[in-house]
Amino acid sequence: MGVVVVQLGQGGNQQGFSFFNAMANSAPFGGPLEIFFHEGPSNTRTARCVLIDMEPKVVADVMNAANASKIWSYGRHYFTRNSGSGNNWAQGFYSHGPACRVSLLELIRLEVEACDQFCGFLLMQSMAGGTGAGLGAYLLEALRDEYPAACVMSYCIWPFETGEVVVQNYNVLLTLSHLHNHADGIIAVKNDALSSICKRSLAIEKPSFTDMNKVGAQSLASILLPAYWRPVHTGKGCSSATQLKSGSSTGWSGSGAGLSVRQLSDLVLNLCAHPGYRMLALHSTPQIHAETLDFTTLTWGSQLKHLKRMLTMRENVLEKDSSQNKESTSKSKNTQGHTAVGSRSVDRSVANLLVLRGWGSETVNVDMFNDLRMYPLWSVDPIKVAVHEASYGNLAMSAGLLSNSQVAILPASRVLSRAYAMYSSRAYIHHYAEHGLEYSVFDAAFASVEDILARYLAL
Ligand SMILES: Nc1nc2c(ncn2[C@@H]2O[C@H](COP(=O)(O)OP(=O)(O)OP(=O)(O)O)[C@@H](O)[C@H]2O)c(=O)[nH]1
Ligand SMILES: [Mg+2]
Repeated sequence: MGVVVVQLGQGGNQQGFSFFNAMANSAPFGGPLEIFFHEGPSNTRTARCVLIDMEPKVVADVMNAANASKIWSYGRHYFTRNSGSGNNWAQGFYSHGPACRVSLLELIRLEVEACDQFCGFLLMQSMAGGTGAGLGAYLLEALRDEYPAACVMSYCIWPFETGEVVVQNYNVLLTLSHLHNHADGIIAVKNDALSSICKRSLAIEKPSFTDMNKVGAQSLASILLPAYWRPVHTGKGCSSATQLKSGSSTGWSGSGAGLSVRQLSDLVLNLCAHPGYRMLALHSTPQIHAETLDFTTLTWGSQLKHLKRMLTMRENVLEKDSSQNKESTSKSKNTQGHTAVGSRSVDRSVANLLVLRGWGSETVNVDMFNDLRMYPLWSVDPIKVAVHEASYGNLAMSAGLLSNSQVAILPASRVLSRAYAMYSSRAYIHHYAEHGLEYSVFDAAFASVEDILARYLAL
């Protein structure tokens, strides 16, 4: 079995490196890691990965760093050119994409054919640059053509809101609309959130990308390391729990043996079954400084409470944001709509996967997730639970939560209104037009992101 990871651009390659590093270092889950690594002689591991960037440095750096780890390395399937895409989505999509298509698909084919059983693609990319975002969106469509039955997930990095690049909202808008149309699931991870975890929980004053990528990698590994479906025990106190529970049928996808949640298609089936809802948010706990770990008592109760808060807390952010967000443009309807959602008592999600690792994970009570207010009425199995008795790293107990929820509404609405503000004066559009991007593509992207927002708002 194998998932082929495609690392694109600086952010995608650096985050991908941290991910493989986290996976390779995740003893005692070491045995069944063949899904992400080719197992070589004397326990050597080679990542099932194609590395792509339009400049050579980052790819060379991560390949060297992997070799230096001595426990895993990248293989020979990488592709670089000598100039990047200059944060221009259109250059990545319209210029580099067609020019590199044949070579990229060939490298990917070699990786796919090296899998005994091919389980899909995991793309790693940032949303705000030119290569990961633009070329990544192009490649996603090419993969859809070439591998129509394959599952494609994207792990994508949402840029800092403060704006590192003036055109980042255009790039995010275009990326989001393409990913939502062509990927099976989009795990969007916000740089602001990663940075805040590093500062607040890990006491890193000025987090580097390396620090942030470690947090992202640990969260992703908390979901993708082996785990086994567990029935959800519903709480007696919740009268409507029976309607919500995954229970004995779908929640337990193995007759006693407990099939492993290892295929990306499992994630898609359980979290993104409805094509109108593809946005996934990733949380994991505990995020804790190694030195304080010895003095901290971890309990399942506190960790689950924390995750539930992460899942439902958007209203607070919204209230704060709605007072600060004065940028409403002609599309201010969206922002107002979100504020209205914020006034509801809890945020909502279509589906969630909770992965628990460590002592007691098989029996821990997850009743607190059986709360009707957290899900739309039509959601059939809104919470699935998977477990593994082995602890993750030095954490006696840990949990990851991947949820298809309204979390994306607020950042996406800000991107939309900021992009509209620039687009209404046609700012910087000529950079995109130079590479063949027409106004109609922008218009379609605005319409598509508005649709996504409207659907999530209606939950
Ligand atoms: N979390 C995280 N974000 C990153 C990293 N590197 C870049 N970014 C973010 O990615 C965005 C810029 O995209 P890049 O990935 O650098 O761009 P690229 O895909 O290489 O495209 P070009 O450089 O334009 O060819 C910004 O939002 C950065 O904050 C990283 O290692 N980790
Ligand atoms: Mg770059």
